[in-house]
Amino acid sequence: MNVEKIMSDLEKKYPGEVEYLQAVKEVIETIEDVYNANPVYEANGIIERIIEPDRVLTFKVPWTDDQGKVHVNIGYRVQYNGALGPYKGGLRFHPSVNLSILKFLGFEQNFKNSLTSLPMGGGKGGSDFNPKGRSDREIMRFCQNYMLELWRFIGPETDVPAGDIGVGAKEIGYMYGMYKKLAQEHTGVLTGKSLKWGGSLMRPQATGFGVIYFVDEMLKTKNDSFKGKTVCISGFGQVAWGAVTKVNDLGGKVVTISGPDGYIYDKDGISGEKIDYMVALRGTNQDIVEPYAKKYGAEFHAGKRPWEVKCDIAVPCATQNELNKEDAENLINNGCWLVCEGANMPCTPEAIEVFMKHKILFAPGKAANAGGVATSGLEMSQNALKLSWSAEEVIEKLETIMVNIHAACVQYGKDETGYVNYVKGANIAGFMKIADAMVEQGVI
Ligand code: NDP
Ligand code: 2IT
Repeated sequence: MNVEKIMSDLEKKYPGEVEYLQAVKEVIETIEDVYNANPVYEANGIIERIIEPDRVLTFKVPWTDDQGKVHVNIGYRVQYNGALGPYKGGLRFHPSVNLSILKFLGFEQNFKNSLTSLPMGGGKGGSDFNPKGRSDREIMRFCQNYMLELWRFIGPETDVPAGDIGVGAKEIGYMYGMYKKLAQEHTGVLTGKSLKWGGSLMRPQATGFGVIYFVDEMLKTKNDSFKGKTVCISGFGQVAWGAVTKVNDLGGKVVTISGPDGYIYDKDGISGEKIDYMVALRGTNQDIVEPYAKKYGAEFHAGKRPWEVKCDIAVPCATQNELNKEDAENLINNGCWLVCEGANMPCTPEAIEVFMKHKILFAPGKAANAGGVATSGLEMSQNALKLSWSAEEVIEKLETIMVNIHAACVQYGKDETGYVNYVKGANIAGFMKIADAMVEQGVI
């Protein structure tokens, strides 16, 4: 495999798709040796086939606001790779959404889903619709019109969307309602559903909990634990909430959360009712964290990110490329020795280079945040079986999956000095399963 040639061809083909190109480069650089050691991959054109999505759907989503004004957004679904099972991955509603972002997320999702060991292919979708400041009725109308297009292309055995940024249980409910009306059937076509009509217990917590179980496994490799550790977290959404909760459960102290307006530094720790307030703030649909500072007498740093705060462990949980080289250097200079991605690709390639150079423990999102989609997979199983597992059963399965993903990263990522390159380990473990399936299923 010639990484430089693949990348320069791809840059010419998709100029400006920076996030997609960034994600592809990170993966193919780390699987090069495994690829070259298995000539069957080259013979079957695996690289050329795996970097292209199976199918990209785009469609217009017109909707009417509360004042009667008509808006038009773009809807997407990227059905990326179906070698391991039905396409599976979230929907993101955010004004920044474009094809590059959804291709990067779909590409990552392939390897993440493979790592879970559940039968799921990879996909991603969403829209540039901005839910911020919109009323419930406006969000409902948008979700319904989005599904009016998408419903023909999805199904419990075909493609199973879920939530992501801007899409939680409320939006999934509105989309499910429209799907049900059009398809005239109740199926597990979406995950992240309400517990009252087919959702899985623990799915809301699963991504954040899974991230922290993964960090706990990383700590164990150093015979350490969360007890007494100071943790910086970014974001205050679905993933951040679960992560903050679980760090507290395991005896650590979370001192930061953040929103697009800046970050909170709470030296006393974000725990108990403060976590409930963080969730309530999120529910206001305003996306600002500043009120937390006023309510609890904490510091608010407008327009800044939390990576300047002294901590042992950093867990970025907001969005892609939110932690750059300078942030990485700040973290290390302040004594941070473990960084775990809760979001998808929150660290820039330059930041990751800094972590690797200093040999600190660093885990990529595709391994660490796989607990969300894994629990979506468990929701699919429960829907297919037409029964519900208890919270304990789901958590037990989730913990086992996270422990196994960590073990796979160690197996494929440990070098001769004993240092674990989790990026390499996750990419190789995730890639090989898909590549082998593609070889066995022929060139299609
Ligand atoms: P939420 O919408 O609940 O929270 C996302 C947070 O990040 C919000 O505070 C949001 O504010 C902020 N944010 C989003 N985009 C940007 C941006 N471009 N610049 C600055 N801040 C931004 O989403 P989730 O918690 O679900 O998702 C967070 C991350 O975790 C994402 O990377 C997602 O892909 C990933 N993830 C989510 C999973 C899930 O199950 N939900 C599973 C695995 C990964 P604002 O909207 O105002 O920008
Ligand atoms: O990035 C992700 O893994 C998700 N947004 C969750 C996807 C899912 O299908 O649950």
